[in-house]
Amino acid sequence: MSERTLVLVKPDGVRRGVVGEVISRIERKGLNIVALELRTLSRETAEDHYAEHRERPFFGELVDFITGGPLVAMVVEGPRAIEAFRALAGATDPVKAAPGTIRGDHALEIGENIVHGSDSPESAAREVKLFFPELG
Ligand code: IDP
Repeated sequence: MSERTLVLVKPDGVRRGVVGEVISRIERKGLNIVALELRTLSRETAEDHYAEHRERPFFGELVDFITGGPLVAMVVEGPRAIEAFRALAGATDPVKAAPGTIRGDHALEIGENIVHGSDSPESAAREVKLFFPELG
């Protein structure tokens, strides 16, 4: 049973030049990239994407950051793709993320943690639709 997840290489990852490495890790794992686009998010899309964090104190900062430069959005597919990509990404706090994971190897601050991956089938469906409505 295959599933889909939305992966973002956030603006810090694009600036730091790790897009190729993130793609390479996804491919090495055996997951398939079925859509990919470089784009700069509008505040509206960013606020929709992070709607669950609207009441958090860091929400404004998060929206400023995610709209602050181009990002790479991808739909990644494979068996248990949601869990598989989150394992590649590592813990949200990059200091706690295990070395060998994307965040563990490339980041130090929670607000600039390089990648996003959907955290459940429900959020994956919502996020894929938000970024790639044509995929249905
Ligand atoms: P996740 O990206 O690992 O799923 P979430 O808890 O859903 O983590 O948080 C979404 C994003 O919000 C994180 O990736 C991180 O960039 C940002 N974030 C989470 N907690 C904080 C915080 O305490 N300060 C600043 N940014 C945060």
